[in-house]
Amino acid sequence: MQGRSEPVAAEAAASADGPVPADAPVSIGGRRSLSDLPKAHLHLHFTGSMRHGTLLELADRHGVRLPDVLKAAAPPELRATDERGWFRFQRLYDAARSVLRTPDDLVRLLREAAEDERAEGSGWLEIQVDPTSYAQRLGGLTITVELILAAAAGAAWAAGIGIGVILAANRTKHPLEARTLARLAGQYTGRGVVGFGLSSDERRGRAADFDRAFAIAARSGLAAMPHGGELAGPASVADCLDLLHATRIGHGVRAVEDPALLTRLAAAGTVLEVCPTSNLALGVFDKAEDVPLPRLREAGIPIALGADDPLLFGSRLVDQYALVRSAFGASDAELAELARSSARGSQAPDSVKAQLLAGIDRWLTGPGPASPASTQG
Ligand code: ES4
Ligand code: ZN
Repeated sequence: MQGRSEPVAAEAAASADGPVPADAPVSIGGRRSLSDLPKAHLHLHFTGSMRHGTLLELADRHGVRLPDVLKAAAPPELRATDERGWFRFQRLYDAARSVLRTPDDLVRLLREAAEDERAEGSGWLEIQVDPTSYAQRLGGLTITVELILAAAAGAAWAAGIGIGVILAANRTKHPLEARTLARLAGQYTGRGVVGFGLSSDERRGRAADFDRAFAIAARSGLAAMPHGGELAGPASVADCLDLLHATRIGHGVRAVEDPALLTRLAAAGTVLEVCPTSNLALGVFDKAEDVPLPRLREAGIPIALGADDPLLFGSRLVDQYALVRSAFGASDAELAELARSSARGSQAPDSVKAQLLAGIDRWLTGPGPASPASTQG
């Protein structure tokens, strides 16, 4: 089993387990450092971004008893296509979330998330959170959102990256709750909140029930970026487009089952936030080679790779790029194109996008990996 991938050693950790070590010479494509590739990270959940060491420390501090599998150094075995598997994932996620109790905990989580992103080459991060789960302990929804936004701004400044917050409703809760959140989110458009999301079990909460929440968010100028086409099939992706007017979709990988939908996504330029390790951990696909990334790319759909929940899935953003390199033999030019899609698909200010795109070009046109001759002197 793969060990948890600690931030700075992310690439090395990926290479220790992947079929083709990320730093080994490969016959197809190059092997520039993937941590040096400038990227935007568009699919990362708040609790799911927590460092494992922080989880243990906060559990200890607050007297929270964690399930044994969360205490272990290795990430848990999941597999969630059946309801029991998802329930297991959800239970562990909720247990991890329960260690985040004070304003300082949120500040720490965001500071570390920003540092970890910086270390693996992300210049821009969009972090996704359902603040209702913390609101009770922190004194209400508005104060919780304000806390998160202030902490995100501080963390971004300290790490030297940009951070946008996506407020995401939980699709297994009442749609009225989503509307309340959408109204609140809209008050922070342009002040830290960059989008409105919808997370949790697609097989339970139907997109149709959340159309009014998304309409409220849209009226306030927020982009729609719901999860879809992960645990449910292509109809769920179509619902995200038709009913929620999504410009980006979390996962969306099962769109591959419907060729007409692929054409539609490509024509609309809808970005799919593809999270390969998450798909493997949750049993959406059996092996890395089954993640339909090449088919989605060939259809002309912009892809932004994401890590989803590194805490539970054991790997971070740079590991997703390493996986695409090892599973599909992606060249450095192809990996650069994925990074470009992440920048273009982000809600980053134009100046940040331009900076990322220029950095990606430099990465690709630069000297490239050292040849054996030059490393030997
Ligand atoms: C999800 Cl929180 C989370 N993690 C992974 N996959 C998801 N799908 C919906 N919510
Ligand atoms: Zn997700």
